[in-house]
Amino acid sequence: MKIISAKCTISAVGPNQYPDTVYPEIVMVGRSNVGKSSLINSLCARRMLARTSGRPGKTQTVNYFAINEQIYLVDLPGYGYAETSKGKHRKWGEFITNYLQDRDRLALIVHLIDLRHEPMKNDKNASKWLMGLNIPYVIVGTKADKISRGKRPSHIAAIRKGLMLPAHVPSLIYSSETGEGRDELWHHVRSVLSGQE
Ligand SMILES: Nc1nc2c(ncn2[C@@H]2O[C@H](COP(=O)(O)OP(=O)(O)O)[C@@H](O)[C@H]2O)c(=O)[nH]1
Ligand SMILES: [Mg+2]
Repeated sequence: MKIISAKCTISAVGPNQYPDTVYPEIVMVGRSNVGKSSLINSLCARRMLARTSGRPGKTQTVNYFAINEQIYLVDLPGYGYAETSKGKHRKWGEFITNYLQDRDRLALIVHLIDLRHEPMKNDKNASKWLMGLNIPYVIVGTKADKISRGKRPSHIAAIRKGLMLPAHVPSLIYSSETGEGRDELWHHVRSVLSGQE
């Protein structure tokens, strides 16, 4: 996909700030620190469009990145940040689940899982719940540069098995460091948007 323009349109802290502009939304979901913001930057081939952080739990808003004035890439708050207080954690959970349940223009849910590790309990719970939404859903194994090429297939297989993914759910790998997987993910986004999947 040729990026003509990419800009952070809005950082919303609540529903009254969600944009009215009806672009199909590609939403990034995953644990804090899994690489959601980096993925958005990499997809846009821009540095520091979405703020990334070495410290987990930073993104507490819904951030919209308008691509070519056609679609939104949406950076959602991460789940499962261990240092988050229980109360706050619950609130974030509700915030995310309400968003994914109620938003009427979700075109694709991109669920990010660190390719290095087997899915954790909250990844499994999230995956099960997300699949139940009946919105196109894709798994992206992140930080692929940290796994040697030869070992990647077994890591993605372990993720698929851990999440009990049905065969029709696609999975891709990605490295925001090297840009590997970028073309494949854009290709997938395009095919979903054009109704081919
Ligand atoms: N090696 C490597 N590091 C990554 C990659 N993606 C993200 N990171 C690092 O992981 C940390 C968390 O990334 P971030 O995008 O902020 O995660 P988020 O909390 O899910 O938005 C940062 O230190 C990133 O530099 C990747 O593909 N490869
Ligand atoms: Mg982030």
